[in-house]
Amino acid sequence: AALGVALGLSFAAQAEMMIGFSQIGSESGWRTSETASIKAEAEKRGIDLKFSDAQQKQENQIKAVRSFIAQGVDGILLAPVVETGWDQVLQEAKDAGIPVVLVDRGVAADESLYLTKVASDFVVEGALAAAWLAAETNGVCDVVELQGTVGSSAANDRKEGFESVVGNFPGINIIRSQSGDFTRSGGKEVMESFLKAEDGGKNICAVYAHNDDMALGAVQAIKEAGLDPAEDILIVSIDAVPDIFKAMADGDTNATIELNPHLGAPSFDAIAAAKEGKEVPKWIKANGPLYLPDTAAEEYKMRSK
Ligand code: GYE
Repeated sequence: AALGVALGLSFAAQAEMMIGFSQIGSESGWRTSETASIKAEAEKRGIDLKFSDAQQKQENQIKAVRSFIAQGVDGILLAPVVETGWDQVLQEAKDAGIPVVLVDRGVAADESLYLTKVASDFVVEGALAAAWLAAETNGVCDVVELQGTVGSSAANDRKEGFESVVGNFPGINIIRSQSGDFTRSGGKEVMESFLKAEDGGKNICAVYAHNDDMALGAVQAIKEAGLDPAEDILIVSIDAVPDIFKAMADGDTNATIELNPHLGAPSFDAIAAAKEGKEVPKWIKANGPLYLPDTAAEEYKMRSK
């Protein structure tokens, strides 16, 4: 009964909440799903969600957070495009008594400046991708890396995690590494330049892409270069968007690591808990498993509904 009352209180409290959400943009299929999911979760809970799209610019996010503070919101969801440069605006939110939840990416700021982070451990994701690749190639492979947005925690940590594992295999080398901005077109363009630089692709054993969209761009580039993706060049990526399951089922990529886009519920729960004076952990982890082609057709059917 006590639990019911607590949940009832928290539900009523949430129905009256006004929450600001500063989103990065719409660079990837994953992010589009996240935006839709968070908006739907707010609507389900009767939360008045103020949504702001930053078009990949930190300055737009800082402006949005300041405008949320001026509107006197009950809480702020911030998906930080890059890691650094947040201290001042987070301090302003804190001074106004407004809890900030970091969604899907992290910041390089003191953790007292925000309520919690709802995100995956990207170092672990990168390590998992590398572990799969090491097993698949018996520890011998020349890899090209498609990095995410420069300065983002997702790119920094996915790189670090991957390197931490391949560093143990003298036969695995990252021969090229460049940012494709987490976009499909960026992935394609950078992969084209890698293929050109590496004898049409003959010297490339595998692609490690920091997200599925860039992997899908790389698939196109590899096909246009006359090679067979997933066969001539292995491809491992992160996100598990519906389109990558289609690609895996079609034999075009080899593995993806899931990142759940439904981060609204834990974020709103954290703000509600904070309002009720409850303790909230500083990092609510959202890590998912690695998927292979064997289940891809079935996963695609389920996820593309
Ligand atoms: O993997 C990628 C994106 O921040 C974890 O951002 C997120 C990443 C995600 O656009 O697709």
